[in-house]
Amino acid sequence: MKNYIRTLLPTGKKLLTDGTICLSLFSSVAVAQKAKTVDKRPNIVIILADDIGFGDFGCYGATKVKTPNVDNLARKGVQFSGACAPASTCTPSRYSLLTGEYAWRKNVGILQGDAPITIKPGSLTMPSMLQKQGYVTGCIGKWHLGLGNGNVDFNKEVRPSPNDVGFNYSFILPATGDRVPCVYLENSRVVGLDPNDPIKVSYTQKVGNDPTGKEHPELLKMKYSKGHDQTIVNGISRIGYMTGGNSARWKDEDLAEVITGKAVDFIKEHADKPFFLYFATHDIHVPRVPSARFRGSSQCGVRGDVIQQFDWSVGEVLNTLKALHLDENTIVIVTSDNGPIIDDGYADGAVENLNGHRAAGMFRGFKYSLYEGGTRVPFIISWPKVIKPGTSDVPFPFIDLFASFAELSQYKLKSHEAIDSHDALSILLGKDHKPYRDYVLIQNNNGELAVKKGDWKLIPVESKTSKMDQLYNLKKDIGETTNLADQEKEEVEALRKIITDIKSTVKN
Ligand code: NG6
Ligand code: CA
Repeated sequence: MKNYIRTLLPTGKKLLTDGTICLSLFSSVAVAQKAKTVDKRPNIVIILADDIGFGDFGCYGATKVKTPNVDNLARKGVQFSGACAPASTCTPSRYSLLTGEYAWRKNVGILQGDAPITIKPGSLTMPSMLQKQGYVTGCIGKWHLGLGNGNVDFNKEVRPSPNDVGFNYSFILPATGDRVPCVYLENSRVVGLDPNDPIKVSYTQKVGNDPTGKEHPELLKMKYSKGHDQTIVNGISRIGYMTGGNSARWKDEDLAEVITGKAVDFIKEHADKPFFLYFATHDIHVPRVPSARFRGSSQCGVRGDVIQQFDWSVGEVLNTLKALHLDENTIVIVTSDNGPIIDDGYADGAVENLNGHRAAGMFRGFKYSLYEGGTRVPFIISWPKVIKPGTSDVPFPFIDLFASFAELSQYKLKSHEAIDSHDALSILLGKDHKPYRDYVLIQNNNGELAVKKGDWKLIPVESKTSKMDQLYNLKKDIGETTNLADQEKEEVEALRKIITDIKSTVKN
């Protein structure tokens, strides 16, 4: 892997070996603050893509799509080859990122657009911790962690919302682009709602008279391939039924521009304070509907076009930081919530136009899978003032960002807070290159687990997606082609015990 990544990087990029100054710099900043001097805490921006795979950026080997902004960030920061999402679908992955807790502990899986909130208001989250440490926090883009307490009424203030779990500001898509309601919420209220045209949402039965994709396929500008045959919004049929809220409905073509604009505004408005921005793009989730500017822009169809649109969003954020002279002291992370998928329910030509593009790189499997392709994601971190350019092949599950930011901002986590997150700050800063975890756990949407330890990975038979134990030596066989479970029985049992032990810690 290391060699693979190295050969992809521009020559001259060196591994960072000593980041000692970075940590002491932060401590001296804290002292300086007490002396009421200028606040030098770094801003933190996480740009979380949706469904972008390990092989989807130029700096990770893609040639059919151009991602100059992401590639440039990688040149200036640390590019990881061993990073993974905690889960191979969105909701559990994001739940783990923001809470520092494995989502399978709470049976958190993909949610519908009217599902209640999964994060308990009042519990410590990454943003609420950073708030305590003096950060202004913003959540922009895809939420998909539930809203309200059940029977949510989108015509009223929708609480609890991101604003109740640590964010000072939020501008969100409630769930996914392919789920109703297709409206934005800003600080817990639907944007542009006409009270005379109230919104109604259901995932069980049709509401109102809006046509569905199933009944009226002739009205569709994009056909569905699986599911996605319910209410038609903007010529695209979705998961779930909605009626009303016509003035508030988004246009898929404008989505990237709208939310990127909000991210830029948030940075501008808070330029004088330390801020934390969680910018969760809709790109490149389905439905993939790029703006006119990006339609047809890549060499691998619409999926490539929206990757290039994502890259533009990254560029807008970076340009804004630069224009405000915030670029040196802002940590920017670019990563993805889970692995890639080519056909995710719409017949958008992504499969036909792939043109040899390998979305999951050399990994086996895709989104939803416990194979590496399901969770192995690109991960780039930059902080020009402190981090020297480099690469890292340390296994790094991004559930560990929580404890790492706690360390960075000098918040002492209590034993019940962010219980599954480990401090990896020195890895993130490129200071250390030794594995810091005993093992790494990943899950699929059903809460089934696989475990990686040293060179080995076990997908146990207990996970229903596997009919047998599957043991791979990731060092020798990164593509998970040769199952060694029969030859290495002791290894299998040792890894199985890790899963059994951690599962036994679940409190009901
Ligand atoms: C699935 C949807 C898929 C996508 C996914 C959530 C069907 C057939 N598939 O149920 O299109 O919306 O949920 O994706 O409906 S995620 O990235 O948010 O986890
Ligand atoms: Ca996703």
